[in-house]
Amino acid sequence: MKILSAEIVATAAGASQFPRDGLPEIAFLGRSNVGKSSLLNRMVARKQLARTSGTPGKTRLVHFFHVRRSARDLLLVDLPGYGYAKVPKRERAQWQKLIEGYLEDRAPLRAAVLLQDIRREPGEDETLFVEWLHARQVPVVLAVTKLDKLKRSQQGKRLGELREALPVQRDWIVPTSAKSGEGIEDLWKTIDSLL
Ligand SMILES: Nc1nc2c(ncn2[C@@H]2O[C@H](COP(=O)(O)OP(=O)(O)OP(=O)(O)O)[C@@H](O)[C@H]2O)c(=O)[nH]1
Ligand SMILES: [Mg+2]
Repeated sequence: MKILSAEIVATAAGASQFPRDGLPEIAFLGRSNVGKSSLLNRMVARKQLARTSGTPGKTRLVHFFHVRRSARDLLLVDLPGYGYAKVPKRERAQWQKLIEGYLEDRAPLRAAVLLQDIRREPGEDETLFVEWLHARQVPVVLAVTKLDKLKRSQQGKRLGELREALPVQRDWIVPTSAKSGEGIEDLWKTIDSLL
């Protein structure tokens, strides 16, 4: 499978701004700073298509990227990160509404990719999101991020713990690194199996 091009087609603050072209969508979801935008960029081999930053809470709107490929075209959707404490409460509630509003009622959505930093324990947020998505019949892929931050020997242990902790189908748990590119092919394969 080859990526031919990737471009942003919509930036949305609410449902009225979501695209209507009917292409299948894969949404990227996870706490702030977990690496959603970085992973997305790596998947389409573009450095700064989705804006990344060391400052958590950078992605505040829903960004839709149209990816043209040798396989079927699709939209990758970069959702705002949740759980960043320094964002004012009112704004956080607004994001929550935006994220859930998208996930709850989006016909073209084929799967959600939930991201989890390999160095962190999954929190209540992650467990709740998985359960919430399953209740709505949305398949959940778990992309474990920042693999390069741990030594090989530690990676296996942490992956085992994450498998135990989160109710995600085993072969839909994909270890990745946006930095090294590890796991990107596997993630595409998993996504393609759900389109
Ligand atoms: N070492 C390493 N750093 C990473 C990786 N992925 C992301 N980062 C870094 O983590 C930070 C956050 O990355 P982003 O991609 O902006 O995270 P995000 O989830 O989009 O964050 P928000 O938009 O704030 O929700 C940046 O400093 C990235 O360079 C990775 O695989 N390895
Ligand atoms: Mg981001």
